[in-house]
Amino acid sequence: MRMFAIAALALMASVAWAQDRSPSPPGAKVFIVSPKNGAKVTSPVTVKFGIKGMTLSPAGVKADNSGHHHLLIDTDVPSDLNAPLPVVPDKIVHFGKGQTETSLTLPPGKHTLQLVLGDHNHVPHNPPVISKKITITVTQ
Ligand SMILES: [Cu+2]
Repeated sequence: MRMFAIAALALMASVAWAQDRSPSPPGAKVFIVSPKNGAKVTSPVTVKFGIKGMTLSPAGVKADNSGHHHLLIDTDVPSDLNAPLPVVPDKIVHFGKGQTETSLTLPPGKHTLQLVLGDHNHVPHNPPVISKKITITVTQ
């Protein structure tokens, strides 16, 4: 059973690598609704995600012009957009149920936030749908 699970994972990974990236329609956008760029906030911080020109669907569910949000915290967009976005605790967070907001506990200081839409396999679309990176200051 365990070997089967490992083999299945390996197969899924190779399928994800081999496939073409999901197309995104012209004008598709994701953006951080709140907080605003430059905002001073207190932790925990409620972050609201916006999407335009595409729809949200859970991870694992293949649908045209659709995907789920990934929030990048104090990190840059990975350079390889052909690979699934990794899970990096407190840095790259997947919202694979199609969530549109989250609550973040952040230490005081400046932090950057950015959204990347990923398809059913967590792979960015082509062209990639990436928000502007915003900077916020947590005051306490
Ligand atoms: Cu994902």
